[in-house]
Amino acid sequence: MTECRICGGVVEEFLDLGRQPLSDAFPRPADVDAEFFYRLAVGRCVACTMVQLIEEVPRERMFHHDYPYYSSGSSVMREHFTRTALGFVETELGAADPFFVEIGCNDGVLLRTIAESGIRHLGFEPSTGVAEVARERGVRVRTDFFEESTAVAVREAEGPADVIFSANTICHIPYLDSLLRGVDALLSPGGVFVFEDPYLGDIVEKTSFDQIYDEHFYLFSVRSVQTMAERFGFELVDVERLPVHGGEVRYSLARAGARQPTPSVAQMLAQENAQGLAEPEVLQGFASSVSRIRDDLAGLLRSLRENGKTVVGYGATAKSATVTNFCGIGPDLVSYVCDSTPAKQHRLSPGAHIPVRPSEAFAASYPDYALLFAWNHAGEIMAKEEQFREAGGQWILYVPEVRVV
Ligand code: DWN
Ligand code: SAH
Ligand code: ZN
Repeated sequence: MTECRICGGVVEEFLDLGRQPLSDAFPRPADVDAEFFYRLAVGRCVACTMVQLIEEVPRERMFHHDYPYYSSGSSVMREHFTRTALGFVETELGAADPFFVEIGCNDGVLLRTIAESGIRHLGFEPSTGVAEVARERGVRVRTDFFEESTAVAVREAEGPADVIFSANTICHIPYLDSLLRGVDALLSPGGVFVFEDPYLGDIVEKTSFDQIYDEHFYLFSVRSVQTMAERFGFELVDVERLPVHGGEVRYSLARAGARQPTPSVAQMLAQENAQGLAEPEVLQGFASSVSRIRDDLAGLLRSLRENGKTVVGYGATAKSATVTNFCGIGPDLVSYVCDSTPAKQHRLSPGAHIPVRPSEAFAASYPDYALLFAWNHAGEIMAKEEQFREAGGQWILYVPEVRVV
């Protein structure tokens, strides 16, 4: 029996995605024998409804000097975080000498704007390679995991934070008890803790099962986040849906009673109840849709191969590790994957061992079909690669269903 990492309740498994590698570990051909695998399965706590992984991968295996995801690689995400930072400067950072803390600042995609605004700030970023890039951009970084002890150390040395922000990181942290005690220690009495992560409602609605991988330990809903917040003395005071990364929610937590909740919290809770989100039947239905997508996608790729068509992947995403390893997609079905990240190029994709080539390889020899693993950046990528379609190429998408466009 698995115990909930938040409340100790029973976690009921509803989907098994099998033996999986680390999603962001791209081995050299010589290193494939040393790959780490774990069982990727996901369940829901019967007590607090939190959806979470059954097995936890030790954090040092995932987040280290060679962590290869650089947040600034997408222009849409750069704009999103610039806008977000400027929003905080206008609304929350007006007092004298404000202090802004980010958990998981990566290459400084958001904090660079805070730094340029002359605001006292600190980013927590344990992956030292991406942290160095943030520093080059004028960002102050502490290369530690955020948890109770490191948060207390910052509070003692630098005083309370007015804003603690985090994007695509809180769902990566199994030890949310320690994290929330750390937020409690560091946040000023009237401050706000804001985080945005992939939304369970979007994942179920779109069957975006590739949002499930080692780093995404939790799939949050408004209900599960509200329950968790209350458990640690906080109150969920605002929620906002975001279009980025295939659908996210931005949650704002304040100390209980410190701020008036906006109507959007009750609205989204009512919507989740109406759709039965996190009800066992709905999650079972999601699991069935995942099997259908696997069969459809593997079937399409096999028939293209039989018909002599060429297929390459676009975007060596962490998400794609789940897709390739769960659906049995190797270099026999997808010849190689193009990606703009130097740290991933000339390596192999995790587990499936599809070669990763630079983006330039794409236009150098267009395939008949491109499987868009970075489907969350479809607008940006399809615009950039317009000539592919003009040359007769077609994109394959698998969210919310397998289709060719
Ligand atoms: O939560 C997480 C999100 C924020 O980022 C992390 N756990 C890991 C990572 O997940 P991902 O790898 O699935 O994220 P993306 O943003 O979907 O990755 C896009 C990939 O595609 C990157 O490797 C960069 C590449 N890319 C490209 O080659 N050309 C991206 C764009 C926009 C492009 O034009
Ligand atoms: N905020 C960025 C990065 C997301 S990737 C964005 O939205 O694009 C997740 C990042 O969280 C990684 O850079 C990883 O090193 C970092 N991380 C993981 N656990 C962490 C923790 N406990 N404290 C701070 N950062 C953490
Ligand atoms: Zn629970």
